[in-house]
Amino acid sequence: IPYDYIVVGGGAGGLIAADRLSEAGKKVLLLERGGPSLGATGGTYQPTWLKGTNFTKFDVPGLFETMFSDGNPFWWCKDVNVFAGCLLGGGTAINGALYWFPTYMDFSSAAGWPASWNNHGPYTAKLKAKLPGSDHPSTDGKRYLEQTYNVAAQLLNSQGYTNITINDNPDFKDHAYGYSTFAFANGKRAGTITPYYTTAVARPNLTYKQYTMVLNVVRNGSQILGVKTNDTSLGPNGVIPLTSKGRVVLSAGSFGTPRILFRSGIGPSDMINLVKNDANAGPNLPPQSDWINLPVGYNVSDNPSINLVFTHPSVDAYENWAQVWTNPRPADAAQYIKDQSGVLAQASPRLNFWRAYSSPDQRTRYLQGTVRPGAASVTTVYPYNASQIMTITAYLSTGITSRGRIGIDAALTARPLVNPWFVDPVDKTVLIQGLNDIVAGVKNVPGLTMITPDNTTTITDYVNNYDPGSLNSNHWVGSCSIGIVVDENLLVKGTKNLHIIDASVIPSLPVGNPSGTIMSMAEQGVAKVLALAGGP
Ligand code: 6FA
Ligand code: ABL
Repeated sequence: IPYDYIVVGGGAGGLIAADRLSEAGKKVLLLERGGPSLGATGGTYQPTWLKGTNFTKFDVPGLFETMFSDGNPFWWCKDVNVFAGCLLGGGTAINGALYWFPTYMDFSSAAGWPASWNNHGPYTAKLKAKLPGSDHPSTDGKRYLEQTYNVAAQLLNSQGYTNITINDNPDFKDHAYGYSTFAFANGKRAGTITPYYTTAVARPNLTYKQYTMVLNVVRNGSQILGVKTNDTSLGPNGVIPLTSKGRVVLSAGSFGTPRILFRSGIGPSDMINLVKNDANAGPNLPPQSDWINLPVGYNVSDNPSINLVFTHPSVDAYENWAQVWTNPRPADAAQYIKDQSGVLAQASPRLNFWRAYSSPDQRTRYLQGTVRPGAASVTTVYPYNASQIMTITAYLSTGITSRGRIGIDAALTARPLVNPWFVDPVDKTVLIQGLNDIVAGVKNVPGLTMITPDNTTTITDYVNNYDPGSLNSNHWVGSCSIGIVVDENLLVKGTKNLHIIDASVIPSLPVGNPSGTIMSMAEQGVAKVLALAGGP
């Protein structure tokens, strides 16, 4: 104490920031509100069949679908009303771990990036060296439970798609498909935890505190002096100071970072007034004359996603993943424990595909598909064989124009205030087109039947009547967009030493599930912060 850098949040962005700052020799404090995840980080939450091993729910890829069906889901942030991981690794500890190296579009000026960000190559290379990812995560190099891959590949081949190794060709995202690729290593979840946390926490100049929640930054006008936490053992009133040249890096995620800003008197006045009215948080606000008016929480996007459910006689739906926690197939459990190979070494997705669409408004929009055994829900008039179900999830991504707003309510729970899906009707038109194109290929695959929607429902009606909350893809970006809330060095406008390195700074959705792009952004962002003059 005091610290050169205080990094708030140990998720996708925060662990990369903490690792690179400590690698540069800075005195770093990393604060995470949650507890351990992987067994190697002290995690212990495991099903009976894994007793005697060091593998937790978070380690074993095949347990991914049980994140949504557990009676005691302690890993979700209880004060964020969409899914968000509140434990070491953040989203990367609990997500599906689909992992794509960014495309040139993801950091282009057209996507909202300053020109100084366009060349992501060197930073993606640093990421790749730490976390190569794998499209065959089983340690024996074999692929398992591939029936849904084969069925979808037949459909896509009939429509002129090309089969590629997706991360070898990141910029090939039109009529392209390949094996799902994951942020796993050695048959286990890695995320940013294994490659970055492990090296960061081993350094004597990095201090890690878990179960420590940052409430607000402490500031004198534009100068950040430190952070206030919920742990009074860490300093007077829980306040931890920075050195005079020090910086705070907020990496609390698309919902967590805006809330810290609001509680620090930074953001739109309607949000700060909610804080002011809170008996605990209000007294910690700076005087109103020091509030910094920024559009924190606006410009938010998330992929609208729609599930189509099918059956095919070749498909093994793997009991819809319902048995893997309490009663996995014995041979698969034994194989996983023996050498982290087999079905359980991979999360549920099997194939991903992309297609570009030009639209009535002259923009190009991209559709992503994810194919997996099982289904989150089935609504159908057809009789069907539940052991043969599979899902294609269609996401609309790059090019999307709809934006929403996130913020807090009177209880200071973080939540969407204006949903970001289909605000622009053209986004909906394009997604419907994409779904119709998928459906048009069904007849080319003998035995393939779409059961949701069934033949009593058109695709247009299906989309129009879709439960809006179910459109959520958990890919929130943009609440502190670069150029709007932070400058090109990720410095919060109006402050001297407050930075943000997480999904919230990304101004528009990347072409795929976003974690790879967030990680590349973090590599580039922390390099820019370290290069600034006048820092520690
Ligand atoms: N992205 C992908 O690329 N592929 C996927 O397959 C994928 N799947 C999912 C998924 O299945 C679910 C259920 C969810 C919720 C997300 C998925 N994502 C996927 C999205 C991806 O995980 C997120 O986009 C990514 O993790 C966001 O990275 P950030 O760095 O912005 O934020 P995190 O949530 O990872 O980390 C924030 C950390 O800050 C957490 O550890 C949290 O506990 C901590 N924190 C929050 N507030 C704090 C506070 N006040 N004080 C201290 N710590 C705080
Ligand atoms: C993602 O990027 C999404 O954020 C997740 O929603 C998705 O997982 C994973 N990747 C894997 O594709 C889905 C599960 O497969 C569903 O069973 C679950 O209902 C859904 O997340 C909940 O959002």
